[in-house]
Amino acid sequence: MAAGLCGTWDMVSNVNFDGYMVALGVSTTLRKTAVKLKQKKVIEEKGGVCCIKTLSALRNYTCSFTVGHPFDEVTKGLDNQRLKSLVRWEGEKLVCEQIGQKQNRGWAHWIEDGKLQLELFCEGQVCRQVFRKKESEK
Ligand code: VL7
Repeated sequence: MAAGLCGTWDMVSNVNFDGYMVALGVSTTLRKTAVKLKQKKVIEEKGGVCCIKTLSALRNYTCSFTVGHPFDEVTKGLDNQRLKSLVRWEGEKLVCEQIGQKQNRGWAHWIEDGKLQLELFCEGQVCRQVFRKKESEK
């Protein structure tokens, strides 16, 4: 299903992560540390369940879902919100809608230039991240 996105990916760029965190209501203190982190994505799929792990030196965050099935998401250790989330394919993009206290919140993943692309959005702020596949998996 998400086969093309599967693998271990290292962050190469992270534009407006701070703006996205401000929109989420993350404290200045935490943002100062978080903005410097080199994040890693580990994306796996087993039996129709997709698992995305976001790893960093400070915190890790794991999200598991089935495409097309609404689920309850708790952004524990991030902005600590309870969300009603839904991931769907929109053409070649894997798009997540996250319904909660913030408007227009979600993310989209796709492959471009052989790299994993991620857009994180919240209340008009858009963070754009790019990840390169781990050398040993190429
Ligand atoms: C996005 C965003 C920032 C608090 C710590 C920073 C630690 C590493 O939504 C995400 O990924 C999706 C798409 O791949 C799948 O779940 C995670 C990273 C964090 C929120 C809030 C800053 C505190 C960053 C976990």
